Amino acid sequence: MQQVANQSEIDFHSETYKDAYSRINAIVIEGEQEAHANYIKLAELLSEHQDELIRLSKMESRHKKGFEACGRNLQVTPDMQFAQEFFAPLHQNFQKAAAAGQVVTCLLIQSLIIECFAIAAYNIYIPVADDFARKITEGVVKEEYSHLNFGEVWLKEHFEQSQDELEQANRQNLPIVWKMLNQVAEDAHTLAMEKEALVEDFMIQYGEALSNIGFSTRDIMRMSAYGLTAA
Ligand code: PL3
Ligand code: FE2
Ligand code: FE2
Repeated sequence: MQQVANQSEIDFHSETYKDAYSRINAIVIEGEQEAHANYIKLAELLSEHQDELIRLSKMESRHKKGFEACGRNLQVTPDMQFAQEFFAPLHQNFQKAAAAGQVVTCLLIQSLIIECFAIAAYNIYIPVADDFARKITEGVVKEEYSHLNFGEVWLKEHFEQSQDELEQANRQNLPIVWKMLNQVAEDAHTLAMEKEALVEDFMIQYGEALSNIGFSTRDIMRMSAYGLTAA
């Protein structure tokens, strides 16, 4: 999808840009921080994959450090309070599922939904980022594909016994993602990232993931747009 602005037309040092960046940057930092904690939790729940999941959790802390540097580079202070509230509903659902030992739900929330959201956002951001942030984000997004892949492979191997829980977790959590997207749309626009492009990229990533796991095209259509029109 076409984006409106091109990188040379963006004033990264304007107050308007920096104000929006203080929230978007915080969201990304908080998202990477929570992803770090979520993979540690998943390592406890899936002890046979402990080493790999701990390795993923360490990548997430490196991502967090990278995005903190992006904020510092633009002399922006991230609004972490805003970001914590932004993630709270998804975070609570992950915590509840983890406490109940619902590993399928935890994987859907972290490795599918959050990673697809991150991949979509980072891919849309790269062409309109400042040079410093672009290099960091390019490095990060490559690794996010491997996190998405972990969830896909595990869920594909356990597809039959996971299908009902996946459907239910999708119904519970996808509407939250559309709300999050609406909350961030205006600030994203200030950074030259359009909501339509984010939705489109998310749907492509998430639909591909569901397909790799074993869902039919019909299921994917129904599941990936769930709650979109109500958002
Ligand atoms: C998991 O590895 C990372 C979780 C991060 C989630 C990020 C969601 C981002 C939504 C906001 C869109 C703006 C992106 C801009 C990038 C600096
Ligand atoms: Fe990450
Ligand atoms: Fe990740």
